[in-house]
Amino acid sequence: MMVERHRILVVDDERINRKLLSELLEEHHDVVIAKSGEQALERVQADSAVDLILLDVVMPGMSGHDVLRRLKASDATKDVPVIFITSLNSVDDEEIGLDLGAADYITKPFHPGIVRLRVENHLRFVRQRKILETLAGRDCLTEIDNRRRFEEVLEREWRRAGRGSGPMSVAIIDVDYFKQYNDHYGHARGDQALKAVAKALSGGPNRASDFVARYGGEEFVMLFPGTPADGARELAESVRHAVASLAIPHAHSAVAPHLTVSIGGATSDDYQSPGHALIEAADTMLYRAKAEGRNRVLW
Ligand code: GH3
Ligand code: MG
Ligand code: MG
Ligand code: MG
Repeated sequence: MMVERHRILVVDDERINRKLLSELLEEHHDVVIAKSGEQALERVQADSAVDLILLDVVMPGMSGHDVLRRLKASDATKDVPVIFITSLNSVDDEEIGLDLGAADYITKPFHPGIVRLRVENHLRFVRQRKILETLAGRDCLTEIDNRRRFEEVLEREWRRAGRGSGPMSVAIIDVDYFKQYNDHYGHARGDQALKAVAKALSGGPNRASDFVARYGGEEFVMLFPGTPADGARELAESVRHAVASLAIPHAHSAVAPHLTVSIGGATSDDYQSPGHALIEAADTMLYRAKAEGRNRVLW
């Protein structure tokens, strides 16, 4: 059976425990070692790919309890499952550990087979959570990111950006006369057209740092972090050309014989204001692009 490899952080101040646990797990997983609570926190902060932590409680310096409290206090690490593996074997100790948010509690001396099985159980939850996270952020028709993921990315980028990172730009892309397209060619062909547009937007002229999502219906959104208006506007123009180049026939468009898009954009470096104000500004420009005749970019 193919087992997906995961990254497991083993934290214990005693060498023999680190050795036993690594040997137990490294056949199927990548094991990372920390000799203290402090080192454990450094490791997870440096390595966002850690899937599960086996954590000793009694250690000189920072205790396992302290480590878990710190992990739970940070958005980046609060969901990483932690299994305490400890010589503190009273039910009260176990209750304290679970109450802190540990996923599981194993007492020393541990039984290797039990450790392995409990680890695999929790890794199954890790895989399920990853699948759910992916699905929750994906649009099922076009298979690009959806509005929910966009809102997350916008908020994150907006929070990260600040003095010196330059302005951020956003573009809203709306298919022209798409109701007429559906009415004439049918909803199924409409779906195909939306897929093609999504592909042109996400695989086209944009750079790695840019982000594309389906915003809803026949509307898409692109985020250009650290990009001033001129550059973003140029990118939006190439997006508009990329869609026109698909040459999807549209006999009932008043603007061209093929499918076109209108794009409204906005740029800001006022990171004190809310991120969605930028979206509203872009939406206003989109409205104007429609009013001025469609098949154009307005910033
Ligand atoms: P405008 O040029 O002003 O943007 O006109 P429009 O017809 O594109 O705009 P309107 O908002 O009137 O119509 C949008 C259409 O997009 C109507 C709706 O049925 C269609 N649509 C939205 N989502 C989907 C979808 O998932 N599949 C298909 N086939 N059509 C969709
Ligand atoms: Mg110890
Ligand atoms: Mg629309
Ligand atoms: Mg439209």
